Amino acid sequence: MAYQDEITHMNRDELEELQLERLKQTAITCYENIPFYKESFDKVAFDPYTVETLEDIRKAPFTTKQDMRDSYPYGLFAVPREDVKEIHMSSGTTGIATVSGYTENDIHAWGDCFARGLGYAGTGKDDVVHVCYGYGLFTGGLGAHYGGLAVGAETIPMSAGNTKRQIKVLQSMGSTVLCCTPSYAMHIADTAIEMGLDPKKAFTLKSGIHGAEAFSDQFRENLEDKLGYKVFDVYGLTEVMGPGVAMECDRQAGLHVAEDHFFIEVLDVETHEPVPDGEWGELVITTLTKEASPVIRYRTRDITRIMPETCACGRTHRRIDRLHGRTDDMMIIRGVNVFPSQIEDVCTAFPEIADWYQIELSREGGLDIATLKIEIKPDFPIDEIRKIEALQKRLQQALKDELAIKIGIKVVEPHTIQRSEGKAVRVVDLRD
Ligand code: DLL
Repeated sequence: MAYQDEITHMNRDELEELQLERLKQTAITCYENIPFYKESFDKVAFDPYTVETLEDIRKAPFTTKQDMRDSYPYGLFAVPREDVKEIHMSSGTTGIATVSGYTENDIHAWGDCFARGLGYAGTGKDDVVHVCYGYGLFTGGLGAHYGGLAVGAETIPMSAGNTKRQIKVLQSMGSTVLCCTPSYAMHIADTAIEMGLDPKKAFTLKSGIHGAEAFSDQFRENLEDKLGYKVFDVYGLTEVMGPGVAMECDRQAGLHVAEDHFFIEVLDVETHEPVPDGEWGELVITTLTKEASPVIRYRTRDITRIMPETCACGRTHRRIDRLHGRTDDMMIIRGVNVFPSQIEDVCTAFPEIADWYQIELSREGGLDIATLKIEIKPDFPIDEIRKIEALQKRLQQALKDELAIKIGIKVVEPHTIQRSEGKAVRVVDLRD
């Protein structure tokens, strides 16, 4: 039995009944305890006492990141401060951070959600969970940590950074599960190789629980090849909890949403109307159990789709597809919409190219110019300019075939693209 199997296999009618009961409660709690929600519900005449079906929540207004910023720090809390036991914040690259609060129950629910995903990966009491997501205000470290504790595994709070030490501890503690961003997992693997180790032999890893950033199927395959383990995608965001909102099972075919804790909608990016299952749109999340900072219809800006079929693993919680990226990650290059992950898909399929890349956007004469910086693998025998030029041409053609735009290719010296300990910086925008 994996962790909370009985919940992840719940009969769908019962699950939806539970969702409805929790949804009604959440809407009322928000209305009664958070002035922001009282005002915003009243503005559109949404009466939380009349919610009768799950669809009724569509009458409620959205909550945006800006609403959260405007309410910084405690404006969206539904409980008195003495009931708040933990705080996390998003990094807030564009200014004020968003805050998420947790009561004791919220922390347990969070651990449960992450632990389910660890269970999907076969993790149990005999495992050693090595957590090198950052600890601190970022939700990655502690979210994975609470999950590790909930499944009863030995949990190592490494946090991110000091890669050589990570490698030593992975070896000496016999870690079996690696929790970090996919780009940091790649950096650990590459560093181990540079140290003369074969990560497949040096480590005893069975699985990696990787998320917090988009990564292509090819990147995943390259990681699995290097580390000799299986990669499971994990999705989450600070505003609604942190990692564990949705996690992948061993079918590697989409992420099961913890539907007893979250109600999801996928909406057309422009009309904000729901799209049919199977179609891509923006993920909107309503929390169903969060006590300290519940959220109604949070616009995640993440693009995904609800996978229409039931998963072959037998779990009844619906799956969302792996994320392409965020609406705000999408680059418009000469009128064509491009996600960094589409570029990653193409370049990581070239065996000569290292798994590090960066896209630089600039503007020349009013036109957008995209340049893809890549490194060649240090052990790949390309020492002639002629061969490098041929590689550049092949890559440029492959990108053109895939994306219908011309992207400049710049081969840079090994190790010049910044390695990440957390989320990788894939796009550098030098336009005004
Ligand atoms: O990244 C929480 C997290 C930590 C998730 C560890 C998974 C593992 P934030 O820093 O608030 O929280 O960033 C949330 O990251 O809206 C997505 O755009 C992106 N993201 C998270 N997970 C994935 C994923 C954490 N599996 C934002 N694939 C989200 C693609 C992801 N993007």
